[in-house]
Amino acid sequence: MTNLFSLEGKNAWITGGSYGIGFNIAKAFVAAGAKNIIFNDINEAALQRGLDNYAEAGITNVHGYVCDVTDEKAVAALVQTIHAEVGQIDILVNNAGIIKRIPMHEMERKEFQQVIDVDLVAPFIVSSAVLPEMMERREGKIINICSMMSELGRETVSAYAAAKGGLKMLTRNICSEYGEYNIQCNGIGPGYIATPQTAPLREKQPDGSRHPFDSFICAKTPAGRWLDPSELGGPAVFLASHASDAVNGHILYVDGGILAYIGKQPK
Ligand code: NAP
Ligand code: GCO
Repeated sequence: MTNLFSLEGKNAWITGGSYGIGFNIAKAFVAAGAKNIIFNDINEAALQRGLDNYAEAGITNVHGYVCDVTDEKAVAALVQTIHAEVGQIDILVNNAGIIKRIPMHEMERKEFQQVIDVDLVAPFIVSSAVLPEMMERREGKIINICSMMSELGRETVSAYAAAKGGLKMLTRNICSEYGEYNIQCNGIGPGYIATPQTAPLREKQPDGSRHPFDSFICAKTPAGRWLDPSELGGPAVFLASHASDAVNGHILYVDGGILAYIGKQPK
């Protein structure tokens, strides 16, 4: 029986995959047999940091490029470069993302727009650039990295929640529009993951005590802990592989049970 979860021979592009969730998804793809990993970052210094991370992990089948995912011309040019230097794009993971934690009434329009541009418009731009080849081949996998904020709101993350809620529906619409080409587009909704993006929420207080948000999230997660980015690798391999060919338009929440749990009663 062929290994339904194998990524043998597949090329995967993980946007913003220098570190954090994207980097860990890349590692899982390599472990599943991926032929090439492609990633991009916004400048040479960040790209080099990513290349160093892959080298330290012993991953050599990796191709890194400078590209701002919000720049449609740069994305179109990168797709051509990838075709010339690496080959076809079998799997796309729209991972690149930012967050700005600002009370909505204090947020400037340009700050709101910046988050929307990276977290929602960019997945549209990159997916639109990759879909034609997937349509031609009548095969492709697109995975959009959504969020708890695709379902829930909280203070100070209005732009991020709007973007990630939109990304959930963009995922469903790509499924609807391109499923007939044997293209599966699904989302992963990570819970609270220990990466640089959430580091401010875990910082020790001046008196050495835990950040209140750290305690809050542990009370909202049945396992009572932050998740590790490596824990997203298995779900990503599933959605990138033939094991999920009949799964489309689904948001797979990898949240340790947060969405199912009212929260631990304070002692
Ligand atoms: P992260 O540590 O902040 O990494 C984000 C990556 O995206 C970085 O490599 C960043 O590059 C890159 N990036 C940002 N803007 C870009 C742009 N315009 N063009 C190209 N690359 C860009 O984030 P993370 O925690 O790994 O999160 C990755 C994804 O998961 C994001 O979409 C995030 O919203 C989502 N997510 C995270 C969590 C969590 O708890 N951490 C939970 C749910 C969802 P630079 O470093 O050069 O800026
Ligand atoms: C926040 C966090 C979250 C996580 C993630 C949760 O400020 O609440 O950054 O947004 O990044 O999206 O799924």
